[in-house]
Amino acid sequence: MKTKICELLGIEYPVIQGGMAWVANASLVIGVSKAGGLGTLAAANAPADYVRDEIRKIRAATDKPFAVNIMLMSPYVEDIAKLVVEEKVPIVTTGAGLPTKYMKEWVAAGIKVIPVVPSCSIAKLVARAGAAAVIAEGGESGGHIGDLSTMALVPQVCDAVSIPVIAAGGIADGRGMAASLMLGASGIQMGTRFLVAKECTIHQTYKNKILAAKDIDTITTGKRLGHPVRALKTPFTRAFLKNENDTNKTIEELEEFGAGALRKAVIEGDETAGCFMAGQSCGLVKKEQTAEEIIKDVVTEADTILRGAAQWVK
Ligand code: TUI
Repeated sequence: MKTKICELLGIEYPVIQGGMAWVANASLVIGVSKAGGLGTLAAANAPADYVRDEIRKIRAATDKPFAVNIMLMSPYVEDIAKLVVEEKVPIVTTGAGLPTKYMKEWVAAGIKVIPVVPSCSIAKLVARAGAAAVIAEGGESGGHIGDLSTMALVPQVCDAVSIPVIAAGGIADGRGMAASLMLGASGIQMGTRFLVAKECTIHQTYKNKILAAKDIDTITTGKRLGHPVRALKTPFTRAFLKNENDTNKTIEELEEFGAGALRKAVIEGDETAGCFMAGQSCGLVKKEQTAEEIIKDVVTEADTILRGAAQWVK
């Protein structure tokens, strides 16, 4: 299955792995990129030295294209913005903010910039600034999310810009991929499905919780902080919501309560204090597989569905 995203990025399948904070390290990126998708290293809140080491591990393992995701709320964002130029990273995706102030330099350095956008106006803004494509991410996603659903957002973004659109949010199998292409997207990004990849090094407790999760098992916290986050319903998210609804609690107290919770989930598998970020597609994620098996399964299923689609118009 080839789309214009494959040509643009030099990949075999139009499947991008989400740049999940604390999760998307060199191991996962190598697995996905070697399998013909686009592995994405998460710079998240990490310092530049860590990100540089991970980039070098990826390069030592494969010549395939990969991306670095820059989380624009990171305290190290300026350092990471320079690092991707120094390291000649081929593709940069961005999240959790507007990347426009960095884009001139990145584009001049030959980097293909693919921002995550939660709306048409932001899609148009980054397209004007030289984005190679956009990732239209609906609120079904895990982690930091926008307001719109994938079903509503993707076709509107496709109408708003002339660069390729990658759909994200709620996609975890070939049905989601086929539907995304029908909405006008040229590819998909998945996060939650890759959490259970064999190459994903998160704590086994995190993987088990994803495998056990049902459709209604995620919830959004952090709306009062201005950055809503979707994660599994756990003691942490329940306690966070209680604090959020308590008007006596200040924004600072809430930030303090949430600090380090993702690390506790990913590294320690802490079921009480950990924040297990996950998308609404968690109920579709049923087994651990290699990144290659995940990509092949999703693409083969989408291919079968798309080939059979003529039945609906007879
Ligand atoms: O960035 C993500 N997902 C993330 S980042 C993250 S780390 C984090 N942890 C705790 C709290 C906050 C962040 C975990 N998951 N997805 C991409 C994404 N970008 N979703 C929404 C946006 C976005 C939002 C607003 C992109 C641009 C934008 O611009 C408007 C503005 O006001 O900045």
